[in-house]
Amino acid sequence: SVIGAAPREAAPGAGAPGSGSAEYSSRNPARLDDVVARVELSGPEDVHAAAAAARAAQREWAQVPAPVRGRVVAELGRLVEANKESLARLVTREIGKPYAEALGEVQEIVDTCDFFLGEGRRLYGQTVPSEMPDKQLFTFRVPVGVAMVITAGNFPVAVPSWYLVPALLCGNAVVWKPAEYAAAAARAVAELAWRAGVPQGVLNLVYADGEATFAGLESALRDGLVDKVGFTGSSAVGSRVGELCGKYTQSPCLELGGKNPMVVAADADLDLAVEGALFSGWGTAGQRCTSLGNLIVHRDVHDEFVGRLDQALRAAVIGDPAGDVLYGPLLDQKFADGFESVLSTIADHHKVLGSSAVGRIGATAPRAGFQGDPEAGLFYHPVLLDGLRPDDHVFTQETFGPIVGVSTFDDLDEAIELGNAPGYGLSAAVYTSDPATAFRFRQGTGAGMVSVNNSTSGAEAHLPFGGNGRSGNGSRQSGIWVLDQFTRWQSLNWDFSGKLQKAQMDVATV
Ligand code: UN1
Repeated sequence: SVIGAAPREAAPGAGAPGSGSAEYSSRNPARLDDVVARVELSGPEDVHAAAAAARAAQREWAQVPAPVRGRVVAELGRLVEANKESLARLVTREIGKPYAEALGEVQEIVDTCDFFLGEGRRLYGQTVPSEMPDKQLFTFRVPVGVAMVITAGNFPVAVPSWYLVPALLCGNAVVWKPAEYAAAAARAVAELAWRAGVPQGVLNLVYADGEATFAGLESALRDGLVDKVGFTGSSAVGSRVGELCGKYTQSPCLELGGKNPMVVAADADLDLAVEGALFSGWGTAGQRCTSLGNLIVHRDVHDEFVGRLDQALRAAVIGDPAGDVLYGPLLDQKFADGFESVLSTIADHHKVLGSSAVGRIGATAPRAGFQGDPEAGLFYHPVLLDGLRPDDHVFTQETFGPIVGVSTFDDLDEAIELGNAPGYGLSAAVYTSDPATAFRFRQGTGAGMVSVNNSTSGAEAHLPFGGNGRSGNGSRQSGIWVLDQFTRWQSLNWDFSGKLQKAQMDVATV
């Protein structure tokens, strides 16, 4: 049943001068002449109005029993599952993610809803003993209130669901500002949530550019309309979000970039490591926060490993994401421009492998086995750089494109240090047949998520997801751990002794 209705979406013409009220077209990056959605961008006052609408609706939603909210979440999962193929096709069309990966991404919402259905019947608090007789202490999880959720478009449906589903389940209202270049996918998810029974005002969708979002968020924070900000995106923007929230004494949930290392030890299964590197380095065109960033390979197997990876890359099929390809186009023109500037940092001391050319396919040399029309979209040759130095851009910065560099090591401590050097700390992987090497790597890495004999990307949806350092502020999404983002602990101190018992002063003795 449709309980929810009318989102605060794209109030036409309501923007402030110089910001907002512009129209935005989200385009298929594999066929740029295909406009997927046209939306009106909101101004700061629309963002503020959405937060006010959320504030007005939240109290009633929090009074709906958590198991009932759990059933709404379950209904969302059921609706997503029933629309899985069409949602995946939309993701593929709007952001160019290969269809098989898009199906996996949609499955991630279903998994998230499955998990939180049960949490609706838990959301446990505690009973705690008192230091005095006839007195009992308790803890309760209470909703934070209004959450502003700002998400990137590389996972346009799964990653937002990591915020929306637990936030709603915990009794919060949400203002969701998705990436404009994934506007249609966001709209589709929001529609399903409203259809599932999320009431009007409890989930609000706004499209806005970065500056309008910041201005609207700041005014909403100033007026006490937002209690939690969830942000997935670049480390640079994340640090700005953190600064703004800090000004209003709030701690956001930040899920930022990564420079995720993969260490290939001398005793690694090299075929497995090549497959893992290919999937996480170039799969999704390198556009996951968990994408492989630095390959760190033991000197003894370096030549063999790099040779096999080079061959695998040259044989990889790139092209139309509706087909069976390793990767499709970059997400959007802005990301293509960013990747071009990464490519401009390739230096003379680098050995360039992986392709016969560097740059946009079609504009440069053609790519053997390319599927589809390379001229029509934002397709790039894969790049493997050998001979990286610790101060190279490709070593120190997230590249968000199909490029990975190789460094060499002699002992494990050096490999761990190289992996941690860029200062991110999201995901890290080691390929080895020695459990002691795996364990020492886990202890030494600064990453929040570690894989042994598996790639850096592809985390399951019910483990804590998040990073340290430049990758975030230590907050974790997914599983039970995200409950600490969307609830706050309230204690209850209940005295039934009939007299004033003073803590620390009237403590019972034996
Ligand atoms: C992201 O790129 O922001 O672990 C998230 C993974 C996916 C999620 C990536 N499950 O690769």
